[in-house]
Amino acid sequence: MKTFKKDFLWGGAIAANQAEGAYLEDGKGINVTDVSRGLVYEPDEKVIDGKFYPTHEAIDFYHTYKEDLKLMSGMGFNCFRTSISWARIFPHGDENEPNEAGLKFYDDLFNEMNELGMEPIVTISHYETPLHLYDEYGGWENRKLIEFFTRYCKVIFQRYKDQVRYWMTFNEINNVHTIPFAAGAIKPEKTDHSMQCRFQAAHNMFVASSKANKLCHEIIPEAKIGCMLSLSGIYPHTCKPEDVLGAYQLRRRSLFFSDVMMRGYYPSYANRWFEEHHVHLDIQPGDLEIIKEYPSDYLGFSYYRTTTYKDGMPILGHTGGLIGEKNPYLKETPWGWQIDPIGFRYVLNELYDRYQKPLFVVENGMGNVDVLEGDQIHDNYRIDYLRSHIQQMKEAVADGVDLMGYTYWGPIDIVSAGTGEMKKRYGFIYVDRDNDGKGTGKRYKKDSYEWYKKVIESNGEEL
Ligand code: BGP
Repeated sequence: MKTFKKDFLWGGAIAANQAEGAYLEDGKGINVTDVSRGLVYEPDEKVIDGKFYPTHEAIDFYHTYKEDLKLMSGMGFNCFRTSISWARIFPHGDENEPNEAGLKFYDDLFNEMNELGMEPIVTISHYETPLHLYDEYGGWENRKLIEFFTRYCKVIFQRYKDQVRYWMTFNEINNVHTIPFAAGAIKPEKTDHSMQCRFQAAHNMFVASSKANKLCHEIIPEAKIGCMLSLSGIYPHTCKPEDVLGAYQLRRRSLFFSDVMMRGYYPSYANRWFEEHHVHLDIQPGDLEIIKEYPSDYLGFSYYRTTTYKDGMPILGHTGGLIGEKNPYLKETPWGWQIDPIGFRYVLNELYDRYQKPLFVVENGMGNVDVLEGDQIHDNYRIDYLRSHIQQMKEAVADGVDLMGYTYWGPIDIVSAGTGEMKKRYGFIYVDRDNDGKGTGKRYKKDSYEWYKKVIESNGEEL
């Protein structure tokens, strides 16, 4: 049967650092995204000198969330994904006591969601490591962060146990390899050569995630807590065996993270990487046991595009976005992201076959240069992208994939992570705000707003 289950979770996803703004309000501390543009570290002197910084104000969701959530519920969302900004709860990350004003904000936010019939889907850290943990401890390479993260998790699980049933630990944890500063709070000067720091940071995050899984099930027995990876697809550029093998190995660089977190142990193929890259992990007694005993309940992931691997491209060690040669059979977005709905079906099958545990598409969407014409935005390109991807998602469900839900990335225009700009817009809702923070901040429904509303009303039938 090509239909989504009746309790399928339909909604949208944002991240605190890309939407809330109010980056110093109510006692919030600075996190690594507050001093990075496009997820790349920009030292304080460059950022704090009054230079406008999109994420410092973003779309002011911190103050407009009631209006914005009302617009989301107008499309029939039964869930909504966002992150808790860690530095609102522990401004420096290593305090013993949390910041009550930060806790209160998310109390109000989750209450508003629940009152509107939207399940909160909460990312515990969406690239939002408190900067102090980077400055003072060197980020996730230091296992002290396991203790600080666990303390943070315990506080939010206890505080929101009656409001939140769906959690995930680290956004796109596999990006510790490609954007190590944002994803692992790893010092830029350390990532040019060393794989040691990336795999050590990954190990500490695996242990932290497993401890969070344990705590979550103890404090909120009915909750589901997942891991989350960036898993757009990778193809061989040609049938040349070196391209095929390379694509397989590059895919493994990402699947390594879900292998550990979903299966509960280090895969044997990692041993060769560790030998070849002189990686000697600091694994403490109990680490491997907790990883094994408390794996993730589901695999959340982002899918946007596919790219291709061509013989000679690096597998490990390169920093930067998903590399790859253009696929001559695919069109692309204005940012060169190749549009591949069949690839979406392929990846859904690939991941379900690998783990045989529930999947959750927590990011999928199209960034584009939307134009406000009067009070209208005609974004048929976005409707076409979504229609084709939801069609293929339905095919994957018919293939037997156990899919929990779909939260479209960026249901309202927010600051793009990779570009640090407003210009790359994803929303069904347009926000009149430009890269320099100018504009009325007014919200406008795009053509895709009513279209997605019908999709949800028909549980994915009316496309
Ligand atoms: C993912 C991030 C999101 C979001 C998305 C779109 O990697 O988890 O934060 O930003 O990418 O990317 P961008 O905003 O760069 O278009």
